[in-house]
Amino acid sequence: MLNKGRLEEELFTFLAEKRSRDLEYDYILSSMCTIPHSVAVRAHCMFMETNLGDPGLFPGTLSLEQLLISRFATLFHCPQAGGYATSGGTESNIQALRLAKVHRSDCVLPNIIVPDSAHFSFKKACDILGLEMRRVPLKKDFRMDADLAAEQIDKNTVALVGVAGTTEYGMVDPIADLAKIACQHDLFFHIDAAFGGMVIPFLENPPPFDFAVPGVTSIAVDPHKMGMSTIPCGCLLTRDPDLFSSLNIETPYLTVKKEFTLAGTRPGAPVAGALAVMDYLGFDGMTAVVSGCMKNTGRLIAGMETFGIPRAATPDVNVATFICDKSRVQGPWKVSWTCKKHLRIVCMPHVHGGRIEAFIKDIGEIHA
Ligand code: 0PR
Repeated sequence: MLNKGRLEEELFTFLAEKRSRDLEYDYILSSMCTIPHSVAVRAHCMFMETNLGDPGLFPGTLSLEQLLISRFATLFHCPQAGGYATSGGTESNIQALRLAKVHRSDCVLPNIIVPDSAHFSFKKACDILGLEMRRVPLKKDFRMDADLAAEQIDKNTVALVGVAGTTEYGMVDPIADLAKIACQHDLFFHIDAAFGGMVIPFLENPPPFDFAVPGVTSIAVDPHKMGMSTIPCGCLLTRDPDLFSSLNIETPYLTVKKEFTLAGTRPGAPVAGALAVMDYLGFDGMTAVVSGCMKNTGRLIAGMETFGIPRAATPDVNVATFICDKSRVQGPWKVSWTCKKHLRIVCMPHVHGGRIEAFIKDIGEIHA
């Protein structure tokens, strides 16, 4: 710590210099986050000092959190579902598996079944919770193989996980088939829709992924990804709102006597931001955003294919992947590469049509 404080202007010059070293979103094609919507920023600023960790002090903010959850519950076809706002997909996935584990306290060596495409947050969750992670191979179309998933289940399996919008290839697992398997074995079935939860409901032909499918127990969805809220904002929902009570611990000196969340102090600002975007855009506005992102994804795939750079997958959501040599991507573009060495581009809302055309043009020039 500095002995003496710093002059404010000098301090902010220092901060501005640091900030200027961050990349601008213009050339970022690898991120699942985006520039927050202006109404999210405005709402975030209004709620800056609110703490959902002591909700009795902030009943207004708490009611916004409840409203956000009820908006998602309705969007996901189960208006009575319960839930809370997390810091993002990682926390939601940890808490979902924690719920699954406490319901099977009889298990000495509990395991979970995840697709090979599962996000690395499941590895963290398994480390923390002492769960064995059984990975199921994908089919050629990059979706989880439901038959192989069924083969891995045994009496110590506490949860089955499906992904709706995979991180690397943007695929939706066969949720309806997996749900049947989960029902047969009376398993907790968690859907990681951290990315896809704010995309799939707005597609022209949405594949089944939510509580409309009998057997789906919980869903993770992140407003700070396609929901264009400020960071950090995730949500975890359960079909049965009472499920969370199994995680309650006593909090003697707070305004509430119990809490089931993982974090203690929790920001209200991004929650207000998330709800603001949802209510500002409504279903029609969100449909327009998603339809733009999907159109750009299609345009990118078509453009790359004219240069003989084929798609690696035909995605369900706005993630495009290509069989492409690393040397073909040059310049300021920030792209990512999957474990299988495919070029990966996420067509987030900031990656608008002009950006896609500029990228295709650059690739074309390198190709020529
Ligand atoms: N589940 C899925 C399907 C995800 O794609 C992610 C993150 C998570 C869970 C975890 O979410 P949190 O990171 O919110 O805890 N997916 C991106 C990834 O890891 C996150 C990301 C965002 C990465 C922006 C880079 C970046 O610039 O690739």
